[in-house]
Amino acid sequence: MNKDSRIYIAGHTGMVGSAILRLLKERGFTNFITSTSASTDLRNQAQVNDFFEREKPEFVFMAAAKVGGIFSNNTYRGEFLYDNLMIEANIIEASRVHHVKKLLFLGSSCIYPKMAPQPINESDLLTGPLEYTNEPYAIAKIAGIKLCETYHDQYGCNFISVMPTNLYGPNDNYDLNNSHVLPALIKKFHTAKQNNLPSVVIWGTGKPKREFMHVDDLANACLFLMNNYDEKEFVNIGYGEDITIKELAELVKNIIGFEGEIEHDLSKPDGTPRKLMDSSKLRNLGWSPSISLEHGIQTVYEEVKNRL
Ligand code: GFB
Repeated sequence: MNKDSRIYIAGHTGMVGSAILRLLKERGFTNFITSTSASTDLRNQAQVNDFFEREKPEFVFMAAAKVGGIFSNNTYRGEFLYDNLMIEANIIEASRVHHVKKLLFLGSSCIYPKMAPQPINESDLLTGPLEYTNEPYAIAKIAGIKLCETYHDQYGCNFISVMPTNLYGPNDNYDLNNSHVLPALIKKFHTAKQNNLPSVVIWGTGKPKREFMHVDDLANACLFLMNNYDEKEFVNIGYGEDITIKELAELVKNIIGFEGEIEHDLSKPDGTPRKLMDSSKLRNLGWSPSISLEHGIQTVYEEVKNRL
């Protein structure tokens, strides 16, 4: 990519897309193409084709998706499958038709089998059944990976895919029904501290383990791969360590300075027991993360605490 290349960031208002846009601006890129759902419905093929015809992007970061935490994934199962399939298929096909030079597609660590061996290697894809609560989202993301792979094979398109671990950072979603665990915990402990509540309720047993990465590290990895990787095989982007949800709750509790108890709502699902990714392929290509979980949560909390 040159500094004046025409770069389309699909989903630029979301947590991932906004982090990529921020990074590219910092690095001196100038020629951005963005769209909002009000102007272009990415689920609509005709609208996406018109958009590509008009804007003629050279490079595409595919960060647009319907996303959410475990409860949202499990509640809006049809929407998670349909919206994500349509968005991916429309953008990837339009990128082929309009000769995009390179496209980077973002998947998710939930594509892997529920009981995959840990840490999970890229070769573990499609070796076992998926976790039920996020099967629709995972199926859509697997379809996106396969579109990139098959377009590489059949048309020679330079479309690559990356699989990020669980992410957090600026522009996250703090709606407790739809959010992921980390913003939910920040909001819950902050609210409990402000209101002198005796306890905070977390979902499930607290035993599942998750790996968390700051979205600025993810954006950095995406730019690295956009510049240095042209293979059809997708690449895991992980932090390299995971912690239990209970440990995460203790960490957030300490950072926020809440002194009450932690209780469990066992009517809520645990989801996948563990999904630590094997990111050795990315490390061997020469990239590694730099933002520790504790520091990352501290900076996010400082930024949002007056708006929660
Ligand atoms: O982040 P999360 O919603 O998604 O939940 P997943 C992770 C774990 O935290 C689960 C527990 O075991 C939750 O039960 N948890 C505890 C909470 N308290 C809370 C809470 O207040 N809110 C939430 N949301 N969780 C999603 C997938 O899975 O991760 C997506 O559904 C995607 O498809 C995404 O892959 C990255 O890590 O379980």
